[in-house]
Amino acid sequence: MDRRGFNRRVLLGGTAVATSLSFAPGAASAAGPAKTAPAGGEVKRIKLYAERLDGGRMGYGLEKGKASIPGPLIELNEGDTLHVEFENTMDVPVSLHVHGLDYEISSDGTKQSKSDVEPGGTRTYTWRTHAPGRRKDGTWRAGSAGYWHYHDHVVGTEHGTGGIRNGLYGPVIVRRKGDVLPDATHTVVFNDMTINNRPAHTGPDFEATVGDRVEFVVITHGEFYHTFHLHGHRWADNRTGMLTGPDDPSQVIDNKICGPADSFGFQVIAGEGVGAGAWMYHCHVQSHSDMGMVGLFLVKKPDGTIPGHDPHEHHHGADSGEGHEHGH
Ligand SMILES: [Cu+2]
Repeated sequence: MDRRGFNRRVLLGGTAVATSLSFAPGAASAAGPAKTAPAGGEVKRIKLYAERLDGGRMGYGLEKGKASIPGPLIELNEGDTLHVEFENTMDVPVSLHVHGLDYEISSDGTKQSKSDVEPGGTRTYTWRTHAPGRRKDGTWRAGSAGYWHYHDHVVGTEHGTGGIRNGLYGPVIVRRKGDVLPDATHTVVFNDMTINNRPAHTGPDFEATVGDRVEFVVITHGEFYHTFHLHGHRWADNRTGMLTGPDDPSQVIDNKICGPADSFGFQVIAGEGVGAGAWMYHCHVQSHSDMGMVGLFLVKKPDGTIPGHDPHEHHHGADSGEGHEHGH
């Protein structure tokens, strides 16, 4: 984890329920039962800033001067409430609009509902989450758990088309009690023809060591649909990306379509059954991969080496800046 990774870390998920404190990060999958998410019900509070970045880009950040694209990972457990004290440091109105969570119209983050924020202004957005349960009418109500995301809904147009295009978006994960916790989480946002608003053919690359439990969050924004493909690893096409047991009927896949504002996530054990390597991930729309919507999942041996991979030969270096390391 580099310094940027450290700065961007926000452990909103709370403390993991570990059966033993002796498990080192990365060792859980091999050395003992996986750590799981606790029950929610906490009231949490963060500050979030909208800022201009170089090259016309814009980002969200947890501290002034620390905005990033994508914005910080926000993790909650079902039952949690999050108050986001939001400050607009930019010279145009901006907002914060979330998918998947419970919010009143005053936290909608749109001009139409007068819940945007003027330049220099602040506003508290409140997001709530709930566990699944039976309604009084006997039907089943889904819980909030899932791989979601937030974005601006104001810059450029009343749909935030300019804000999203310039980088005002980020991931949200809501976990259910008992969900398996990863060692690290990486976010891939297909935004028009970029990944995370980076120049074509520049990743981002994500580093792991064989055996690490690595979580990916995939989000699409913009004008096109994309298909996320990861080499050498597979996941289940369900809420968590993991099979719940031998009879789980979910399809196991290694490629998934993701249209604008869709999101999904999953966990893999890095290099499981295949070993270390510089494993590609990319959009599998052929013209999109050819135009540079590609990065590397750099799975290292325990000694730090990657067979067949010369980092100096590659056209872009590893960048774990988009990563979120979980120090359970
Ligand atoms: Cu694509």
